[in-house]
Amino acid sequence: MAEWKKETEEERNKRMRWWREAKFGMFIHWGVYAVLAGVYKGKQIPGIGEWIMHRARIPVAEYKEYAKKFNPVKYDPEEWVLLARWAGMRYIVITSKHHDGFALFDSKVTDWDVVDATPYGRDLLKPLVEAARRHGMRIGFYYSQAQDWCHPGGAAAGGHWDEAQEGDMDKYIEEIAVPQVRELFTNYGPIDIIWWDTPVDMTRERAEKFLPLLDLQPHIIMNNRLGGGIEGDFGTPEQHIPEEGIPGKDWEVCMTMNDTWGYKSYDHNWKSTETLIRNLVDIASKGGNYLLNVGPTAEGLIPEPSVVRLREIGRWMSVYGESIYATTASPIGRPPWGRCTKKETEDGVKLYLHVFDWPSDGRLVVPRLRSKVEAAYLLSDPNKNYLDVKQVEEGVAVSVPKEAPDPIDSVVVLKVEGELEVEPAQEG
Ligand code: JFZ
Repeated sequence: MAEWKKETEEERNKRMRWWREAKFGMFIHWGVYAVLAGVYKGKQIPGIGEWIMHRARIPVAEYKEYAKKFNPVKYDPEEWVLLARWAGMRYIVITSKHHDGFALFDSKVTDWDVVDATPYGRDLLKPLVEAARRHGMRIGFYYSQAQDWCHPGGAAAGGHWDEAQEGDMDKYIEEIAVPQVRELFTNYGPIDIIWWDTPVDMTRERAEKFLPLLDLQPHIIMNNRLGGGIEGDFGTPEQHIPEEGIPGKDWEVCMTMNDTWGYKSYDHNWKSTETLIRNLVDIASKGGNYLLNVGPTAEGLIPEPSVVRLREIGRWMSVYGESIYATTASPIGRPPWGRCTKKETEDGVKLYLHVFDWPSDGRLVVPRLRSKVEAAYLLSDPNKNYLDVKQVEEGVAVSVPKEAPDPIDSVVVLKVEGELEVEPAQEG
């Protein structure tokens, strides 16, 4: 049971259901830092792009000037949602306000927002939420509740660098953070996720100021970064996939496609489509979700290398999505040739064998499996032609074609007869 919410286990399972089935989401880091794009006064600033104000110690007044160049005239939320959907993503989480304090929405409690501080002058979240709803995409807001480098009293990791940042943190929480979260929870209809971040100086007392707001969104799911020891609904391993997953917990790996969350013009260190697909599979095989980031430009464009990769992921998902959505962790650990996901349906248990290293001899051995196999077929085969299966010493051997159907990850489906029976993993 989530301790911040009074509900039964059954109610919690119901609330978490769509999220557990979704498996794959899009993270969007977007704000004034995209104007700088990793460069300040002609110098490339090392580190993640959305931290440039902090890294380069840019004074508040000076940083705010960059908002005048934040004019995302090419922003097409419909296109973003359709891209995410094509990629097989089932939810989007966007930075409503990052550590620089800049709100992507029309906030009445500050002028440091897209409506008052930029030539664009329009709320960026509203049309994205609307497009998401139109296309059955779940939508969540990232909100930096503690760190705020532009509002007085907002925290800054390692301390402030400009007098204008000085102030009372409790006052900041009461007058900026809490009212803004209330705006987010009131003005955009049902919101599916709240994604808190970096609870710098968040005491229990401060964190609790946000809890009553959650009643405004009774179905909302929240991460574990509010602070004050409040666990939330899911863990958030960042930029790495836990070896064994996080058994017994809900969790979501957030990850960049290159080396930055917020746009940097010169970061070309893109992960390959193969890596991204195998990450998604690896995470699903351990029972987690994958929140994959894009960092749009100040013009409002998702960088082309991200678009290309999302389209390629989508091509794979259009064939293999069934082996990802609504699956749970592998019951046979990590087989030597790849990964395994599992799905329980009305007509029994299915195992999805994700084969990264296709057997050149056409013999795929599934370790530890003791159940009888009712049917085996390639997920990419529209006819579901049965493959030969034999019980063998190590487990089950499936006869597969010599050629891998997919160079990145081919999936063999096993329909298990009756109960799933698996030998315990060997120690050591
Ligand atoms: C935070 C942000 O500071 C960063 O800009 C980005 O938004 C990212 C998604 O989240 O960075 C963190 C937060 C938590 C950890 C590491 C970096 N962590 O728990 O290891």
